[in-house]
Amino acid sequence: MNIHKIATQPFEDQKPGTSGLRKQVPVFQKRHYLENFIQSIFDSLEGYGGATLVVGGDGRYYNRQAIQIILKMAAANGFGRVLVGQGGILSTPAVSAIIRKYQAFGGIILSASHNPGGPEGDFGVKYNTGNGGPAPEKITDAIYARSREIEVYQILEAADIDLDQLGSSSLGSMAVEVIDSVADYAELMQSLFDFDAIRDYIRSGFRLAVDSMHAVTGPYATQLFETLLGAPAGTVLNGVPLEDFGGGHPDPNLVYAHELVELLFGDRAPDFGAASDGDGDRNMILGHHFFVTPSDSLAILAANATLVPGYRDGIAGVARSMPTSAAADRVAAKLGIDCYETPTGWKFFGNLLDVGKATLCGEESFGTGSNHVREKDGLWAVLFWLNILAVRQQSVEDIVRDHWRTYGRNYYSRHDYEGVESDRANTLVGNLRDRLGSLKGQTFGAYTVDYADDFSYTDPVDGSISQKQGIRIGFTDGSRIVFRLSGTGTQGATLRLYVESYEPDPSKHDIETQTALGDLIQLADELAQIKALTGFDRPTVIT
Ligand code: VG1
Ligand code: CO
Repeated sequence: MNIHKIATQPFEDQKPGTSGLRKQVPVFQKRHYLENFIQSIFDSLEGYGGATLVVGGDGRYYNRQAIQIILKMAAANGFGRVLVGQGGILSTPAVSAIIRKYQAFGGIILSASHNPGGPEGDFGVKYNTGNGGPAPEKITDAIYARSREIEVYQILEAADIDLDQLGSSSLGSMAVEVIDSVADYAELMQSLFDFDAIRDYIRSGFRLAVDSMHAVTGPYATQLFETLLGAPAGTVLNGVPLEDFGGGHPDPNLVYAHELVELLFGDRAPDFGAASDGDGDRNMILGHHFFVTPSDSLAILAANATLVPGYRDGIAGVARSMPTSAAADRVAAKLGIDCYETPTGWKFFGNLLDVGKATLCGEESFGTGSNHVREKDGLWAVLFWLNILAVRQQSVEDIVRDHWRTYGRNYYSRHDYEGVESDRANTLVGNLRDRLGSLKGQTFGAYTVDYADDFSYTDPVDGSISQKQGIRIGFTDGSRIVFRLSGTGTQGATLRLYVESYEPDPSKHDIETQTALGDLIQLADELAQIKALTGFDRPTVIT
């Protein structure tokens, strides 16, 4: 075997964020940049000699080149086998499912998720462990530490693998299997949901549209909804993955998935609409002229879980990220199960899922998932909704309104300020931190501060502590303001403001969200001086 040991020098900026390492494509194309990070991953792991690695990505620009490099490095470093998706395509939840099914050592996912792609867009690398989930902080910290000292990486000199041809080949003594990107995932979905009931419902005239936004879910959605569930051709929109996502921003929210939004809010709108993000782990759920917030979606799936075969025996617990609304907490309380509050990022759910403390998990950022994998899973959430709709035979809107009548409504919104100068963002957060100690008990208009802190999480399974996970200001009426800085952006800083209030009275469930939250939004600006310190007079994205 022709293994080269290549001398290299560390890069200082390879610290993984909320979900892997994300940088602009030209950064990843720098000489040795990707190789350094991959070798740093391998150097941080133990006992993978002869083991299986899963590799795939969301099809964005540089996916194929990166995969060829990773395959040759995996061979040089002693992996026994790599499973790689055909054409280099594997969604994030599919990687998680495949790691688990084949008991692989781990997996590498190439994606910058919802960040735009293309030569000027973003690229990313994420490592998942043997449970199928994102590496915990202990491992990402070790990878970062290694990346700052690395002096050499190993790579096999060999011809490229044909990623489009299914089947086995070898690189040195390592086997490479190009596998169907969809099959294992589709099989898992069929084991969880009542496909017959959903198929019958679609046949009876229920109309749906699924927007894959020219990102990874295209082939998955086409197989699931059109082939297996019999929805008409054309149900899946933008179903061909493109290297630049067709120039779009593959983030399934009301702003970026506007094509689907216009369809669902237009004349002759379908009954149901859904969109997913670049790597297939996020979802947006729409009804006929109706938007379901991700926080409500989690609560509604939890409340209706026993209608779905995979969850018929009930759920053990729910978990949500700290900024996600407390709608799920109310369902958990009624069901008499635990509800966990974790920092932002799916890696914090892994332990809770592994030991069976949580069955369903969710984040306000359009992420929902369960113990079937260890990632959030966009199409899983869509199927879960379809299964509930097929059983209840009510509209999306009726189901949500019914939920609010039972549990009350958690008005919720997130305001993003993207591309803020980092110094200004850090000043804003620093100023808030300095004030935290004195806020409790203070009154602002109708609101009295109940607590104010910088969220710290102690993992109930392994005792690990994660600090400074977002500033929370809670009021005595149950409403909340949260501030945190994004850990997935690649330019400047992104400030996220999360605002929530609770309304038990059904006669007040029809207020427009920004209006319902207007006073709190204004208070957030007063407390944090957002406009003055960022220089922005309004958010860049409101969800
Ligand atoms: C964002 C979301 C977070 C999500 C993360 C990864 O992180 O807020 O909830 O887990 O993206 O999702 P941040 O640090 O930018 O707020 V994905 O679909 O981009 O992998
Ligand atoms: Co994603």
